[in-house]
Amino acid sequence: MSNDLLAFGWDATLDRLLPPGCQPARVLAQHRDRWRVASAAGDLTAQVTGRLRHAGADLPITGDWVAVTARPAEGAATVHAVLPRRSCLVRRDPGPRPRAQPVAANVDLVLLVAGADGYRAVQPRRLERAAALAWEAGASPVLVLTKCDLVDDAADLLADTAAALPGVPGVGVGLDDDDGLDDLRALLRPARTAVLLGPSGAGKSTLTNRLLGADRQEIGGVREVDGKGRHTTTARELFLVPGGGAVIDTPGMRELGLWTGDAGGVEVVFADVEDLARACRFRDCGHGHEPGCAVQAAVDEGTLDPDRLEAWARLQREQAFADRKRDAEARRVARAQYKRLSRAVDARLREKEIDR
Ligand SMILES: Nc1nc2c(ncn2[C@@H]2O[C@H](COP(=O)(O)OP(=O)(O)O)[C@@H](O)[C@H]2O)c(=O)[nH]1
Ligand SMILES: [Mg+2]
Ligand SMILES: [Zn+2]
Repeated sequence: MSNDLLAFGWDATLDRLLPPGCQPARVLAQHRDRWRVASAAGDLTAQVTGRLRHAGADLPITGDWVAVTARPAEGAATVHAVLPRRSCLVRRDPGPRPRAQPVAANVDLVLLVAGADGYRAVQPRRLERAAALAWEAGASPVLVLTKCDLVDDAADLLADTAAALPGVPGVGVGLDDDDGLDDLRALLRPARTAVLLGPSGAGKSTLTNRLLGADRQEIGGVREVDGKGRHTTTARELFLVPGGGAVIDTPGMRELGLWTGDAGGVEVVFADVEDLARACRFRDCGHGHEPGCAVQAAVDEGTLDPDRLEAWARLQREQAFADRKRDAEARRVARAQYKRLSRAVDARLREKEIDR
């Protein structure tokens, strides 16, 4: 097995999942209907088989492990299967139809990238949401406070966020110091994959380049615009970090809507509020004006930030909405499958009638 693939995280468990006659590759980036993959034969441009395309299965996304047959002389490969994902960062598609949008597969860490400048005004609510998505993905969130060189209270900011993001470690980085970078490098070993999540301009590409020790990503980059005049969100690219692990740089995503809810990401992020809620007198307490409400009592005492309470309620409502939409989507897929099946059966019956 190529050392590179081991560095990307290939292991014995994945090896057992590989279909016979195929070799493993990891998806570095997706460009419309082409995928750039890393394989033992080097980086190749891959297409998927027609069968995979029409099976209604998930198509490869950045970070996926795929089973390919390679044609190294042409620099090409064919993807026969997407191996089961160990984790997947998913957000709600910001388009009009509520559905899942997978962002990155097989990620161990989600780096919540936020600039220390202008942090106080906007970040806590976005970070809570991003942390919920990370837990939901089956990955661990890590706060990365960038631009620490621009403020003189970086340590205070990191301490503040520890309260808003229980259980999430924080790392500070600035252009003038490498300590934070070393901490991140340590988190990436051995062979872990981190995806960078944060608004445009937060310093994700700068961080990527510094981890790689090379200018691979454009800084302050003009974002790609597709034919419809919208910013494309497909430019998610995976890079191998020298010394171990991989990072996936992403374009800034304005919206981080919740989609899956099975892992209880919101409950984890708001564990403190959930604990309070369990202490309310009534099981179905609405945490408004009910007597014996422990949540409102904490707000009155000043131990719970009312904005945080509001954020918890908002994310819960959003999660409930996503759960309903997910159910509806599952029913729609089941109905479509049933229709296809019954059409096939009808056709078969008609053929038989003709035979008779
Ligand atoms: N002072 C300072 N500027 C930074 C730092 N990180 C990024 N920047 C600047 O912030 C701007 C946006 O950075 P970029 O990496 O393109 O952000 P991205 O949109 O998240 O990829 C650029 O002008 C960078 O030079 C940092 O740690 N300190
Ligand atoms: Mg960038
Ligand atoms: Zn209550």
